[in-house]
Amino acid sequence: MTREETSELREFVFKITILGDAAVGKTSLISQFVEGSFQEDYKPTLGANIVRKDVNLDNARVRLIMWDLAGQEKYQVVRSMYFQGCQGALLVYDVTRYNTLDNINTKWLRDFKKHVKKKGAFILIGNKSDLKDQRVIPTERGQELATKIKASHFIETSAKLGENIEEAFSLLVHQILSDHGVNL
Ligand code: G3D
Ligand code: MG
Repeated sequence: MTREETSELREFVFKITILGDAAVGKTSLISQFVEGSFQEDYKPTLGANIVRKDVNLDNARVRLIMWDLAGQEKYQVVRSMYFQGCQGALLVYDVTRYNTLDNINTKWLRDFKKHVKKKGAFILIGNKSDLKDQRVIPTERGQELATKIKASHFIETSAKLGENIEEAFSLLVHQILSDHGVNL
């Protein structure tokens, strides 16, 4: 058999959520990530933007369905919908505001764990790394929290400059694949 015949393309669909306080940069991160292939579907009743992007790996294609909060108020009411069928989460704080870090463990991760019964992958992101003068949370504090909450990875990003965006999403995708026992 030739290589072409043995290596068929595998396809996956993953739903992920992006969680964190208002204005930490959730929507900006997604916009940067999807860039050219922007596919957005606003669901007013859910208070959510649902954005799709296909990620091409060596011999697999992963369709990512990303749920992004549009306004935090509705979230309390519809959060079980957010997490239904969800395989992973990006937990985002803002390196210029301490309370956004505190809320990761006390609010966002707690909700994720409560609603996602099956093993769900999550990574921790410290966003706005470009705001060097306003930064109050050192990298080590983020790393510490990631270890404490057993996040599979920690990464700092700048949605403004487009730094580490691909890397962040890629870390989550690979973690989900590995959690599902997929070896690519
Ligand atoms: P949210 O979806 O989490 O609520 P947004 O956050 O993506 O709407 O971003 C909130 C504000 O932070 C926006 O500014 C956005 O431009 C800014 N922002 C997001 N990411 C970064 C970043 O990495 N660096 C910097 N410097 N700013 C960022 P405005 O002024 O439009 O409200
Ligand atoms: Mg937003």
